[in-house]
Amino acid sequence: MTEAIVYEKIGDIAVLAANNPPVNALGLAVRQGLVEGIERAEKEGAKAVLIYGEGRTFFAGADIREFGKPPVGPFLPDVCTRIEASPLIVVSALHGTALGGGLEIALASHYRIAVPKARMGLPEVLIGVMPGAGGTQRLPRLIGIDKSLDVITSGRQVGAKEALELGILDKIADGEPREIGLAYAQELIDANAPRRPVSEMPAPAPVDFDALYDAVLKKGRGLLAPAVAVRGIQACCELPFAEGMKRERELFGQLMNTDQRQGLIHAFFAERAVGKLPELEGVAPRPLNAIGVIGGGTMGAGIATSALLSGLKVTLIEMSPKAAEAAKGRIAGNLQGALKRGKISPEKFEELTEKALTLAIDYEALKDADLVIEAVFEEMSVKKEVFTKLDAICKPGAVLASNTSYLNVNEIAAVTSRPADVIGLHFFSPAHVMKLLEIVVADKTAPDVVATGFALGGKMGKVSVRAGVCDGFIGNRILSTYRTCADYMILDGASPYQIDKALEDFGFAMGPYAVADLAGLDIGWAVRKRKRAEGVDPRARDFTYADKLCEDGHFGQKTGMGYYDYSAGPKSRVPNPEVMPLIEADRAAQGITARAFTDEEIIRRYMAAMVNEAAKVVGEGIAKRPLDVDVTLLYGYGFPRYRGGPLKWADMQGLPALLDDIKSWAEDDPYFWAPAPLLEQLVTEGRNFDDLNKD
Ligand code: 3H9
Repeated sequence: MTEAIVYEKIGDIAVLAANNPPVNALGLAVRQGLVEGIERAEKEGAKAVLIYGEGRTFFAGADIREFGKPPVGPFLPDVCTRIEASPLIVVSALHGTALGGGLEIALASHYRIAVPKARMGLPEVLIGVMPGAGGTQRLPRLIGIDKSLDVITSGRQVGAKEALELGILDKIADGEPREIGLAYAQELIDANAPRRPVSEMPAPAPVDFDALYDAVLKKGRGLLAPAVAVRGIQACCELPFAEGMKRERELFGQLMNTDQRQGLIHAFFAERAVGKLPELEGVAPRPLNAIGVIGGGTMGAGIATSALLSGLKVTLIEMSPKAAEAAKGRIAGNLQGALKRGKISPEKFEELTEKALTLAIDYEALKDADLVIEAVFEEMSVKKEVFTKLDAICKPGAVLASNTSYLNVNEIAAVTSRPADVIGLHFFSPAHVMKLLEIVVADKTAPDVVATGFALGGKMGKVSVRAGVCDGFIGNRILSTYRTCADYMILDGASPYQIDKALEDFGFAMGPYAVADLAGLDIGWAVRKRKRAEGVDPRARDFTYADKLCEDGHFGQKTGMGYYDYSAGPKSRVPNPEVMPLIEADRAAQGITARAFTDEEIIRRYMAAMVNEAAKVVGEGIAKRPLDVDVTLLYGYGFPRYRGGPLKWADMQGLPALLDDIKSWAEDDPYFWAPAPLLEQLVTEGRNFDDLNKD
């Protein structure tokens, strides 16, 4: 008997307690332990078997770390079959999160009970696979096609109450899983309850699965797994159980071999690894109860909203009582959204807006704040003025943070007498919705200030990524480069509309020009003006159409016109007829003859520009690891999750071919396409980006 499953016999009940922290993943030792436990229970004359998990959860699924390695038996589907085939009554008692293979173990049991707070689901599609241990064969037999289609293709977690209503659970009871499970098993023994294998229940009648497959594929915007899972449900309805299990296994195997599965699992582990940094080991964050926010525009109000929702007291500084009132309105509006979605109660809304939030126009109000974030106008002189004032007023040890998205945090820190307390906290707009937080560590930032940044991100439910100081940090620096690549393709003959379409087909939530319209074209215009003032390298190609568009007053969605015409609403996206003539004028002025681009070339160039800049960002230490870049692009820039992030994508494409492309384009434009030294080094050494994640 392995220790991952602890066996015990209590009266007529054999108890199999899973003990594989942290989440009781169904690794080899657990699978072996379950089979051995069932066999021993049968040998020892038990009448029932109880399966439950020690620690925080019932099984949270197959052990994802085993994916991609040669599988070793007993395999999970066989474990489930063995459990269900037992002549004893098998009961699963659920708590925590019974997910994937975990729920499949429960479905193979004859009865299911859970604590009220338990959650369950089949989230396999979210990591690029599908239920592979009978989930698509048993769930439809238990709850029908429509409901299982929803649960399986969304991958969502279902609370115990809903699970009882759906028919996944037989019972909910308060208490420890072991106690409620033992009581239920005894009750079943006393009632002489029969075994109740789900596989012997009739399957639902088939429906038009081709139509369902198409609909699910379309909804997934390129994501394969949910659509393939539909074929599993189809097999449940059209084949005998054992045949259905075989078909499910085949489909599972097909998905296991896809790049999408690799990309999604990379994303899963990468988002958990971003906060694990050697420099933070053993470093305690500073106290964090009350924060200050300077500036109550869209960004400041979003940050304040997020802080309030995470339980912090917030003092927001504005320039005038009128501006403060407007900021309060914005925050209340954001919180109304949370109220409508049922995230907070009306009482909580009242408490957050009236008690936890203070508005002020005098910086004195910040003297007790543990951390202050400025979200004022993006200009160095303005930032310096703010930090000089903060330095004079804030208490010793207070963290002074800038929400700058491009500016040099070292220069900002230098105006204070305490640069060790200064850090960049780059939120993304709208800050109460977007999950990404770039934590920008300046030369003199103290480790416990970095830890405090991560602690703030954690409280707010953000995915926080450490970045170093450079123009644009990780995300905006890479964005500038791939946007420039797109702009050059436009000069050479592509249109913004073809580029947007190609990239949306690739899987981006929005193409770069639709994104620019949403963010406001004035932002990019201001950056271009600043860079020109600082001095642009004469080798860089230049263009004017984007500036002309702004000079004509077209700032995107907020003015109703940008690359697209939004007069029929924000989603209408009709090309603005003024754009192409501006582009053509630019081409004519530069003597460029437009050429045709295929969608494939657009993607190849755009992605190569992104990867090349990302490799520079990693090579220079701005991002500590390739996975930090991947998570930044996934959470802040709409990068398709199923492609894992730009550097995981690059690994899967093969770095040598990518470098060859870059070198061939560098023949025409050596300045823009200068290969990243790190990319060249990896190709020479026959390594890839993921190898650096493991170093
Ligand atoms: C499946 O079941 C396939 C079957 O149908 C068929 C097979 C044939 N494996 O997220 P946390 C680690 S597919 C290995 O920070 P939380 C995680 O990396 C699977 N490791 O905690 C982390 O490690 P570390 C279907 C796993 O409380 C630690 O556990 N199941 C697994 O915020 C704590 O995790 C899923 O997709 C795993 N399955 O959230 C469930 N799960 O401490 C995926 C977690 O070293 N997991 N770890 O960083 C989750 O959704 C969340 O982790 C969970 C806990 C909700 C369970």
